[in-house]
Amino acid sequence: MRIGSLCAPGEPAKIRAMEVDARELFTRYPGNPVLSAADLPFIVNAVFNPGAVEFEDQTLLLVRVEDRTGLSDIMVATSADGYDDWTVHRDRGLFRTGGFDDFWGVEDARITRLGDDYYVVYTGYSANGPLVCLAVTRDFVTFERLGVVQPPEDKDAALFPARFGGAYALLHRPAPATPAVGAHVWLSWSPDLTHWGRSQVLLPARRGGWWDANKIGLGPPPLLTDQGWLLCYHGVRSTVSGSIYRVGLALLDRDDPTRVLARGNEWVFGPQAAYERAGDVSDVVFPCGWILDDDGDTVRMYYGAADMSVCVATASLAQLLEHLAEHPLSDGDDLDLSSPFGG
Ligand code: BMA
Repeated sequence: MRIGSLCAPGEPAKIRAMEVDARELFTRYPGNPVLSAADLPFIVNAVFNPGAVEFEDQTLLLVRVEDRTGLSDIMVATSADGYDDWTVHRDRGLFRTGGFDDFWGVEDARITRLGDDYYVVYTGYSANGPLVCLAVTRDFVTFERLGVVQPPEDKDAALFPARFGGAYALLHRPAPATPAVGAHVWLSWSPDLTHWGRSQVLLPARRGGWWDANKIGLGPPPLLTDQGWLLCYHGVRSTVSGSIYRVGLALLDRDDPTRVLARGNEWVFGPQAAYERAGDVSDVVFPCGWILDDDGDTVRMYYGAADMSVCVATASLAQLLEHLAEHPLSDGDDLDLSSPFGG
């Protein structure tokens, strides 16, 4: 249900024009989908699941482009305002090599800036299952591939845009061979981006009837706020007619990201628009990037819709944090993996 527009005077016209659903904190851009297969000057099946960053005064996405073999590459797409007039650069990105780590393609890039380097963490669809790969670039023209950083089955990974005591921190989502234990968001550490360890479950999937029961995964890289690291993750609800991918929020301590400070109980964004409800994989919203605007409050979330198209929705950072303030987790109140109630 759409209930009209709720906008403060002075908000940019594009945002003001958006329709607002009072039950969700994110507002869809009315020009959605901003990129779909028909917009590309070559034939593909779908373009979706975008990583996002501001680069050289443009919004730059790394979009997953699935061709009509069913396999995917990752390509650069740019727009001056982040909403319209996208150019897809067919010759820039990360392309499958046919090597062991990307035998069946490359998918779902997340971009993290550390100094002048932009690290791209993406899924390599290897012949032994999905795994986590890392590449680095300074110009989004030349990419240096740093190899596999987590073995299969693992995906939905991103680096923190900061180091902690010199260590790099990676969020990722291994899928255990024992599905009954659940697929959670894990945190692993590295001194050099090559050797990874001190792995732990950071954010467990809940259990039972929750929207984020059994399987969750990181969305965009963590966003630093004055209250800590804001996390956006997807929860997968299995139903008799398929899965529903929705989005929720959590907050981590700024200095010690192993401490979960808050986690929302409700999803804050889910499939509602026709382009999210129907597609190759129906009922999917799948964000891989977000950008905080210069106003310090507007968050532009870039997401894939139904494994078909690229969309954008905006939120107020203050409202996202306000929402999380209603869902604090104190130390020791962490979600108990052994509990049938799942927290
Ligand atoms: C996940 C990932 C995403 C995809 C989603 C829905 O497991 O593979 O690339 O968008 O499923 O199909």
